[in-house]
Amino acid sequence: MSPSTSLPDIYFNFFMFTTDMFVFPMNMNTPNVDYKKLVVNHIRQLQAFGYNGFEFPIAPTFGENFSQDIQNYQELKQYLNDQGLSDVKISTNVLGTRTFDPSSFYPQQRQKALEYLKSRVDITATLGGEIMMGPILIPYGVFPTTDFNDPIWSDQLQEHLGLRYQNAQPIFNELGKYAEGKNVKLAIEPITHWETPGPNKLSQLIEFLQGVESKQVGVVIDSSHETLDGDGPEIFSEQVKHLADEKRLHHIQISSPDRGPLHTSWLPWQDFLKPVLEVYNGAIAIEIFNATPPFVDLLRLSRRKFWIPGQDHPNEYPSAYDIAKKAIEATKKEITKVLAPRAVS
Ligand code: XLS
Ligand code: ZN
Repeated sequence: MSPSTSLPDIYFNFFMFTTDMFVFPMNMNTPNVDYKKLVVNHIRQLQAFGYNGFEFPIAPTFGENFSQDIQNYQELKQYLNDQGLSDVKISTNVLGTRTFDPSSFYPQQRQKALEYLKSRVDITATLGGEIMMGPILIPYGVFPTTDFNDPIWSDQLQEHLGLRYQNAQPIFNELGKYAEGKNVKLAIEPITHWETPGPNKLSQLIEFLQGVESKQVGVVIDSSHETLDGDGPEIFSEQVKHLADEKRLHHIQISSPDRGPLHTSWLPWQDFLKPVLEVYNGAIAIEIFNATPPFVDLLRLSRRKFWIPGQDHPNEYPSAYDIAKKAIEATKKEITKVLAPRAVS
């Protein structure tokens, strides 16, 4: 691929507002409004800021009524279409859970996880999406323990995860083949060790993928996790190139190390963007976490909540929209720094 000179699509992740597209976060102030209407308002406002796609969190389920889940998203998609938003681009964010664990030592549980993940591929396709991303390989935030509940860390953890990656490889190969039939790419996300046991680093995921034949299974690189747990700018450039050569660089997220505002952050923009934009011209998604449940506890968010228009009482501090607007401005500015010299040369 020759490097592009035009701006990529910029997506916004709904984690700013909710982890479930059907319900208000628990600390809502206006419980009687239909959440779908607020979703539409958010999309319209964010489009006005220049966003042209959205990442929808697909809430995990504890039951097994996957066809009901798919139907709910079909209805949501229909509603968006009816509101004149049929062209809106959507990708999905999915989690591996303790219940649906593709890396389990128990074959039956792996099969259940495969069914669950297939249903999430179906949901993605239903929404018209082509990318399903997230920590889907090892259950998110579930840190392994011994039978006596002692935590497992460091070398022991890596040995343990090594076996679990092997368990998951055939499952992902099969999921990849299934996803190919639905025109969905699977982008597994390395996530910082503060949040989840693994994979934390691109190198670990690259090793895992060597045992998965289907190229439909690839990677999303999130700048936040890469900054916290990655191997530094030089190795990063090589890894990005390798993944692009393998046709496995499926998606990119821009998120600051503290998961907060992007326009005032320590993100190493150019070290991150330059190697990426050399080989990648897909969408770039902005991911900012607001102090809503469950992230407020999970990520220990000490900062103030960005109040959500249409949901929270306005206050003197920045709103979710203020932060989203500044985020796309900062991101476009930094992308332009990489692309502009190309346009003239
Ligand atoms: C974060 C991921 C997201 C969360 C868990 O960067 O995109 O999946 O970590 O919901
Ligand atoms: Zn992310």
